[in-house]
Amino acid sequence: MATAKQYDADSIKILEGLEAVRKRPGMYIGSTDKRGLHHLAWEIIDNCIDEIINGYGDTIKIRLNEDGSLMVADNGRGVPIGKHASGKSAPEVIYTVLHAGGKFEEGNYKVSGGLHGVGASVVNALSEWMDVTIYRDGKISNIRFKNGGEVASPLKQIGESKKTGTCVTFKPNYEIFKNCQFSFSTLCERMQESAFLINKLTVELEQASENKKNVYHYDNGIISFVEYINEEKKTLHEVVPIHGVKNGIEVDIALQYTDTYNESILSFVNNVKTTDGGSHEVGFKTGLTKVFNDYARNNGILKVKDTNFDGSDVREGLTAVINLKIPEKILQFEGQTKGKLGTPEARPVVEAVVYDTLKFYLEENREYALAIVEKMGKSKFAREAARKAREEARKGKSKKEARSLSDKLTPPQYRNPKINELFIVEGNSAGGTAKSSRDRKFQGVLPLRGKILNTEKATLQDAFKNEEINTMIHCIGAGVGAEFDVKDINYDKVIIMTDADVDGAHIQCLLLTFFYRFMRPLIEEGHLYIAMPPLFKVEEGKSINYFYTDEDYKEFMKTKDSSKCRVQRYKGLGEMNPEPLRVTTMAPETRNLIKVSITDAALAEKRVSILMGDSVEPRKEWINENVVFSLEDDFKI
Ligand code: 28F
Repeated sequence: MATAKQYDADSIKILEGLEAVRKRPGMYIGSTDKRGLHHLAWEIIDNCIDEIINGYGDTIKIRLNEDGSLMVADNGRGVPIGKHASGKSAPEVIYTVLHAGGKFEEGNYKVSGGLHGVGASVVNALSEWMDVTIYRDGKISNIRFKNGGEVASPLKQIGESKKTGTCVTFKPNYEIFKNCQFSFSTLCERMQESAFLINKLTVELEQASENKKNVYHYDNGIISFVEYINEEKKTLHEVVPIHGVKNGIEVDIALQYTDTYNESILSFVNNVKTTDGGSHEVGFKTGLTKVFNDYARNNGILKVKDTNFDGSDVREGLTAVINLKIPEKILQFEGQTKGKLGTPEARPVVEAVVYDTLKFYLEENREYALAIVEKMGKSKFAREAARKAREEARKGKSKKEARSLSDKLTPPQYRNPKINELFIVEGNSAGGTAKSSRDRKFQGVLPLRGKILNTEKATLQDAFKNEEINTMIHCIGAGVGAEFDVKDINYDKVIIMTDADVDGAHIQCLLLTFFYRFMRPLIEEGHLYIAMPPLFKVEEGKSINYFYTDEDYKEFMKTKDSSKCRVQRYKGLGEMNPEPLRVTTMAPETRNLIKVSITDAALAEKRVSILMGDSVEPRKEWINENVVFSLEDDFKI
């Protein structure tokens, strides 16, 4: 007779613990959307990284399987396979008891993917099944779980091997992560970052379905990281390595100036990305500004009567990666996503290390120093000129200019920045149709005549000279560049509405680049959208259907007798009548809007240069891969 399942008290407690995770996954992994799904991967991967950081093993292998399961393996010591005090095997405890297995030996640097090690048992709880194979003590041991942590097959030896390491394969419960799947590029991007940060680490990623395999290993660490970010740009000097240790805090920085106008500063603490900056970035910026102003004054480049370079001058065109190691006991993260470093001691330490190292570097590399400082001088000049231009504009010198700017705009009837929408439309004919389709109470239309300036390489001053750009700045009404203040925008939604053809896509890219470079908070705060005009209109007797993609149209026509259908392929907005344009593209209750969000601002700058490059292919791939098309109102007509 099969023995009754051994459901003693602590087994019940364990299952209840995992049940709690399934009830409120958001409490453990933040959300159950795409980000939450990837947190499952980060949790397992961070255990590998933790093992490698502690000096055991140097390789992580990741395979995305066709069935949606993920395999992660390291060549560390292998999870212990002995008996736990409870009588269960150590692996069973580690993978079924919440917060067990948090293995940070005292004094080591805490490593974790921003969730601060909730433990692999959370991953198990949210998985359809999990398979753990451990290479240790000359044996190969295996334990399997199903339905969120139930033991499917207890720990047993399945072979012998001299290798050591841990291999975890799990299939998330896709009932919890509806319509989500692992993104190979997201896994690659994060593992490439880890390889940059940990010189001895090699990561191999494989996507079974695509037969794709990537390997990342960088002996030169963050120096290679800066070279990677700058690979498409003209640089002013070799990457500068900065290293120092003070008060137990280890500072590693790599920086390089390029001929672009943007700054890309990435910072990490104990290999956790600090997306919201913090005391280390403050120290870095302060030290940098001080050392360049001192150098410029001591070498007669800034005269006594000149004002100082400001932070934006000193950081124009700068790419920098900051990697700090801070002991656990003084480590403080801030902000609800823990993406900001608190630890006050970090600011003066980073500032001093940056100042001392760069002071020496500039004195030892005069030609590079002069090239960098000369660029700062130009930035300062342009900034002061732009400010003067704006002041004049404000002083009303350009009353007629303001009138000429705004006579292109057909504004909404009432001023209401909380609900008003601005449609930026390509071409006057489409502009005309849009004006008659709009809801005049809250929708404004600004027709753009032809291409706008490519702001990939343009300075703020060039941008000001371009009338189309000037008009947009004026209509949105919140300034531009460093002065842009998203709280002052006149519209809740700025909607790019262009034809669904290559020209339209190019205009879209130019506008995306402009907003990314000179009004980035507009995107970050979720005010920038792309309208989706239909490609086809199919009339069948009384019923009218619109289709936004070739696939949907072909799918629909398979079910129809085409002789009874009148099909119209819209070549451009200008061809549409007001009513169809209103219903399909402008009326909030029936349109589809795409919200533009940049998944990773610091690296997006690199992708924008791909966007503005000559070959169209990377551009299309970039848009599909990285501009997150989240359908705002998915009402289908
Ligand atoms: C594919 C995911 O999880 N690797 C891991 C180890 C190694 C040890 C360990 C892990 C519970 C509380 C100690 C081995 N030998 N890859 C992984 N590798 N966990 S997870 O120990 C967990 C115990 O602390 C390990 C000696 N000490 C630690």
